[in-house]
Amino acid sequence: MQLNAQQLNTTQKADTKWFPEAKLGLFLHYGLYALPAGVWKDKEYKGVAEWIQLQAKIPISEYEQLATQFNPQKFNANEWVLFAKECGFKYIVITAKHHDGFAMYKSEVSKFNIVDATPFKRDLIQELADACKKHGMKLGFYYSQSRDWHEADAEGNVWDFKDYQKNFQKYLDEKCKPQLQELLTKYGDVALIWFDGGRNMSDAESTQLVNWVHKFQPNCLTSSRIGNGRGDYETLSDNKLPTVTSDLAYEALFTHNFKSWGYSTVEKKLRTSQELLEVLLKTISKGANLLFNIGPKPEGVFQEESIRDFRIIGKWVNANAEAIYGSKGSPYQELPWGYITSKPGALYLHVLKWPVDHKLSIPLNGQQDSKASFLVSGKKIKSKISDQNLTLSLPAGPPDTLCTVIKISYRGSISTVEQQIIK
Ligand code: FHN
Repeated sequence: MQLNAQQLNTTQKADTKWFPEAKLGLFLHYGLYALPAGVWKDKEYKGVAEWIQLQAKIPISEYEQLATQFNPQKFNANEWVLFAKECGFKYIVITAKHHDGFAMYKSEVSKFNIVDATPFKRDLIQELADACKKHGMKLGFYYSQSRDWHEADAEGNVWDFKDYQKNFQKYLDEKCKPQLQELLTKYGDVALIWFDGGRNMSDAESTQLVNWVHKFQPNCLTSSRIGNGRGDYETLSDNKLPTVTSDLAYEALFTHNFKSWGYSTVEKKLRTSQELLEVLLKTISKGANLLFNIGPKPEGVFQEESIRDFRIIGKWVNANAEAIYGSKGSPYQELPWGYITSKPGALYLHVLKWPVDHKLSIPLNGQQDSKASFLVSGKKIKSKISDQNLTLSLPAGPPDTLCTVIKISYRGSISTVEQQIIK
């Protein structure tokens, strides 16, 4: 069905207000690729384990056999959602259909789905949507809208369909849009569609899909990876930190290991909890959201290390929630001791390196009534204004060895010397 020219060009923007309030999301890359987990016929494939079908050029007939082994009996949607809440995540984004074309929900469009093609026979997305509704967690769906290695008319599978003349609009009309309609009409409110792969799409195709999403759920956000500068919010490149401070709705996304989004037995090196915290601070101090990824194991549980490390982060996030949720970026440039987030009339100093002289200064010239305290304890911190700087006298050691947050409350607005380097 072709939308008319008027419809194509009238992409109304969804309301992004909840997005910066939510700040932290849990990305889940889950699918058949969790079974091989980066290994195919005893050969290890480095990098993104969810790409195993392309890396090993696995014919569809062979890859489909994975579905007969996929049976995540340990999957428990409530456990997943409660874990996400405990770790401070406010939205979950799960792969509803990745590049392999396999639907993690009961799709009437394609039998290549978790209910019709596996011994599991349960609608995992339905169970997750029910648990998210029960526990007040926003839920979004990752959808690979152009790459689909199971379909001749989609991008990417050149090993099964060598000389085939693709008809991409046919794929959009017969699989992509009908599946998006299923996801947007069967599972309640959808916070966002995390499109992934708009690089080779025309502006008309990107606009067509954004309008299609908003036709069913006007406030469902669409990610910028729909292509052509469309979408309701910006997603950065994989594992890339934001470089500019912005108030716009945008997010950075990071894996727990360094390379793979899907569960991998090859990419074993994981970011430590300290490294994860630094990623979080470097991201939110630029005003961006952070989407942290876990690739669940084939039996339907998270790796123990992910549970351990994200619980450490979550404990700190929950203790310092005021400095995180709904915050904006820092008005200053790079800092030697840590990062800053802000709210009207408040700065939150996330101190990673405790100053050896127990003094910490920030430019806060001409502000009245500025006062400093430790965010968690509320304990006041001795401070004085001189040479247009606020200088804090700190105790010998940090109250929180992971990262101590100091709240500076002030009246008025921070002067235009915002770009100055802080001593
Ligand atoms: O090809 C995908 C990849 O498998 C993964 O889903 C990431 C997540 O951002 N997106 C694409 C690569 O950028």
